[in-house]
Amino acid sequence: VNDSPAYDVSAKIPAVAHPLAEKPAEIASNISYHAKFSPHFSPFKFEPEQAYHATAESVRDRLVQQWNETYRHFHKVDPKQTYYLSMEYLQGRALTNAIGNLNIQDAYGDALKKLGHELEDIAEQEKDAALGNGGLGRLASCFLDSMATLNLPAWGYGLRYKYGLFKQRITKEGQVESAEDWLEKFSPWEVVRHDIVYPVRFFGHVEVNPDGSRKWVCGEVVQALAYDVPIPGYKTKNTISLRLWEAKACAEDFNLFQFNDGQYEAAAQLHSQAQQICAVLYPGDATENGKLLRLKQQFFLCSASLQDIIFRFKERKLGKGSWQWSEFPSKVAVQLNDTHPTLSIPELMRLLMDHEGLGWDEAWDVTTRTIAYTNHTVLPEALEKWSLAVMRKLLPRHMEIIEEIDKRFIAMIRKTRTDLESRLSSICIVDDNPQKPVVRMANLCVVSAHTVNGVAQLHSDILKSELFADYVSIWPKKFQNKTNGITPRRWLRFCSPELSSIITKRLRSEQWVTNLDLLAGLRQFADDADFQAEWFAAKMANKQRLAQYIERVTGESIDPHSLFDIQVKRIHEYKRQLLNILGAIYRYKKLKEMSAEERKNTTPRTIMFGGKAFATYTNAKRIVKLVNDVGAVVNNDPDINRYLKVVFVPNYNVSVAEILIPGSELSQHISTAGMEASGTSNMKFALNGCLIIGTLDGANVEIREEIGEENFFLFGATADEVPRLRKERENGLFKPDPRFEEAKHFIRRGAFGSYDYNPLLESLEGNTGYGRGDYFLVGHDFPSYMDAQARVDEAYKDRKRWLKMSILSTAGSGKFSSDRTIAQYAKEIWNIKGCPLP
Ligand code: HBZ
Repeated sequence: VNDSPAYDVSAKIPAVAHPLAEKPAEIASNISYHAKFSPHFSPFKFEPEQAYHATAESVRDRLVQQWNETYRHFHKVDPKQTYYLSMEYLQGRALTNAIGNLNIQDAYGDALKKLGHELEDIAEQEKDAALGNGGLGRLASCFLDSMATLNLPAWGYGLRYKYGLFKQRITKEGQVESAEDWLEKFSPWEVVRHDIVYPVRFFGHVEVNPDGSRKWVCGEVVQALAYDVPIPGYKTKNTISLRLWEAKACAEDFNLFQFNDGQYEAAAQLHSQAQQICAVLYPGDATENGKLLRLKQQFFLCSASLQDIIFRFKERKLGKGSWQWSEFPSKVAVQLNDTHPTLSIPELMRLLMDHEGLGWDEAWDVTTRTIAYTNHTVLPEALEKWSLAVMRKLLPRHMEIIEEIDKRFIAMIRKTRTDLESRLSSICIVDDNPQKPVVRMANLCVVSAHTVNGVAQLHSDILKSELFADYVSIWPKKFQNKTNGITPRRWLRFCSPELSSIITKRLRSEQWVTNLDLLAGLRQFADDADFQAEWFAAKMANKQRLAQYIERVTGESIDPHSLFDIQVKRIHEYKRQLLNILGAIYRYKKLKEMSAEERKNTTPRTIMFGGKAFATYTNAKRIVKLVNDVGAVVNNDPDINRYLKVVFVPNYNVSVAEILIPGSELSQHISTAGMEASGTSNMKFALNGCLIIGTLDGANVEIREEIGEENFFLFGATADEVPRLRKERENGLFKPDPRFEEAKHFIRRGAFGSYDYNPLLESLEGNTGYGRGDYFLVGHDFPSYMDAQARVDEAYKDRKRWLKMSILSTAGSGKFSSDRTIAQYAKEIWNIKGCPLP
């Protein structure tokens, strides 16, 4: 029992404790009300955990009001609305964001002080909603923030995974995964809608009705239950929804007869099958069962969302006289976030034909005018392909529809484009290779969507000239570019209040938060000594906060005066964390060879890594282990650890990013050119005045254009050189730089322990094949990478120059606001307009 006088459990709740109260004292009463009457905790405690939940519920109540009003307004105006379908959302924490967007920081801060707590401390109690894996999921969340802020009629749909992505721990063995129970103590940010439930069907077979139409007679039915998360816009009343589906079985599915007979597992079988669907994001798919479960998840999202979209379309038509299905695309836009929700295409066709009675042509016209597709990768192994056998088993009616789409596409090509006859086997949808027939989901998307877009200019160009070149010749207008963006609210305004406030002071307005191009106004102060001093102080405060965090989670103490150099992203060979750590190893070796005097002339660095390796991706896990092993040696070397530290930050997620990015000075975006579709953390770092060392890949190209080539540390092969370099390697023409050989040799010699790193090193050697011939060109790019790093060291020695570059990075980041990206989607793909609450 906490009997602090600040929180009095027996105090009467005054009448003024209204959810929309503005005075701190009234807000404090409101928070106390939630603490006292919350069904989740006992009323006698008011420690940070209870204070967080009570505050969150109080903020949520405010949101509910404007959320309901937004829904009612959209319903009344009935504008065309966008539905964003994504298997992932990386929302991060909601409390600071909601309070910031509602512009009530000060009142809530004061209210909490009255109750004996600090807002920042209690905000840290919140667990990240980590329903995503990487850039694709975080992009979806930035997009929702911009949709709400731009007052767009738009919603997100996703799945409510119980455990989301795994939690990462680092041990001597390397990365260890465990379930991330973000819902363990309930989330105050979701509202269950017990009245919004749709059946989702699986398995079964197809029957022909007497009139020739087709009926899917299914084997298994699971209920999709809606959970809504409010998405507030920044300084607008508009609050939109992220609707997450949970899979449920009904009471009828519980076999009481079997249970009473002692067959407990059998009795609950349908319930446990339903629970599997939303248990985790990306369950292992090495087994047949795993593949089936992933496909079930995808279909579950598509079917529930489309039933809901159609329901809302009809609901809004109700009482408005007669209407036609051909109007559907003028009211609904569906955006597929990568191919994971591709089954929306045959599902919409099925619902329109088998449930609504439309003919093929009419259903096809509606479907293709509704759906658009975003591609996020050109990596062949990441392009989804589903086995025909699994598809036929789980979704027999959808497989029929897909085959019909394919048949009609092939017939169209044969009729109109005889020149493409020889290309048909690669551009058709079903790859009927007798050994392993599969459905190519990207092909299905390109054939069916009205618009296909890449996520950075270079990526969109590669899609058009390589992956989708044949389709471009068929539908030249279908392809667009939409360079990614990030929300300036979470990624500068809220995560770095220090930097934000000096920006606002110089620009004499906070307009930049919703019009990021205004940051260009900082260019004129880049050389200003006073501004540089303020900039330095703000960055230093962020570095100190980061250093404290590192010490708390890793035990490593790092020097805030050293250069903070960060690479955080999913661990993948194409992202080349291996290049970074080999560079660090080479730096360590050179430092060892120097005299104590020589070392004093070097630039001290702290190199930080973070990111999760997919549980079955062995080489990625080896890279995590290597980084940690290098850190263990370097950080404990008393001759060197003043000049170099290597730190692996465990369990990288949105909240960790919010500490790392503001404190960064150099960040690494060093993928093999042509392989990173865009990258979005590069934008977050640049926005926070962090300089980039990077290749000409993804959005790096555009960032460099915006901030100026003199403010970007460029190295490495370009995308158009990569195929030739790979060929040369295969032909034994590659001569490695001695520095590269030295770094590898140092690992082989056992400098970082006895773990067998040979498989990893061999992936950088040999001459042929994926994984054996340095497919990612680490060896080729190593010397120019090290040269670029030497330029970084020199630049950092000149503080004035560095600060100028840092200011110019922020000043040049205006283009990378997700407000710009979403405004372009709205105008050029969705054809929707803002619908602000009056
Ligand atoms: O999408 C990322 C791209 O790698 C990155 O370059 C881009 O900036 C970002 C947003 O457009 N892609 C992913 O994050 N992709 C995945 O996480 C993924 C997940 C499951 C898959 C394949 C890819 O089966």
